[in-house]
Amino acid sequence: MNRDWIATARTLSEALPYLQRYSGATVVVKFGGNAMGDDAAMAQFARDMVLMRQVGIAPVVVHGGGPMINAMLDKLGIESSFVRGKRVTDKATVEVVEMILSGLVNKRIVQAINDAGGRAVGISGKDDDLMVCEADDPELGFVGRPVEMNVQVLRDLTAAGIIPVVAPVGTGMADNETFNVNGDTAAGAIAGALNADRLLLLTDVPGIKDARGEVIRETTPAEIRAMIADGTISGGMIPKAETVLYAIEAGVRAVVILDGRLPNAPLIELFTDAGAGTIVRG
Ligand code: X2W
Repeated sequence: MNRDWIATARTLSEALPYLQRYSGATVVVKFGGNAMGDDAAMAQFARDMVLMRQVGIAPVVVHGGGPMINAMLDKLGIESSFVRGKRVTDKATVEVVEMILSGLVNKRIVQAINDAGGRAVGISGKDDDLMVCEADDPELGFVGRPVEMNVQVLRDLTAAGIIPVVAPVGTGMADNETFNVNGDTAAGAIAGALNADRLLLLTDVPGIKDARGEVIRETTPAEIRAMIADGTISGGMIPKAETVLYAIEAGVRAVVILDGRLPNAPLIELFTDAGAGTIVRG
């Protein structure tokens, strides 16, 4: 017998306790623009989502697309800047954000999941008033802070065996408002409102690093607060760390920050003893 097959069978067998533990679980997966690679990597991500669904997990995908928004703004000659990790969003910018996120990026992921044999339906925070927002900060323009979550549409879709794919675009309290929501913020708000078992933040770094630059395997909300205060957590990791704190506070059982460019990263995290990235438990 070829040794590879024996190893494959053993891997499947070792996954049994994890398959049992996660059966029926809701797992929100934030798929960041920096974690989306080429078509082959997108197809692999899609297969992982379909596999999760196949073994009785309800995955809910919330995506980003910052680099894709940058590329289109560049083409259109619209200047863009970020304040504390969030894009300053004027009227022209919010139109491009909605087109790229709800159109291009959302449908690319939906298509990949359907091509892998799953049933994906793409929506944004506007559909069924999923994510109602207020302006986050006057300095940022049309950047939204979710203030009211209506996640019944996600429950209805997952109950029907569908994998929802959500673009982080919100609706407002007044008529005809559109808000650009940071992808991590949207994923945290959705995971919290769903009381998800796990929130996976797929990004382009291997996790939260300690003062010596080593990836921390497991930490707590209290330690994260201390690492933000002493500067160990800085830059682009701050919005992610804040999302972790928010999600745990809102009742998500565990949040994991991991490198989405690693092949099968979600499966390593969910189904092996090794795990991947940094896990934070409430
Ligand atoms: C983000 C939305 C996309 C996003 C933006 O305009 O880039 C804000 O910054 P990633 O790929 O997850 O970074 N919105 C308010 O979050 O994409």
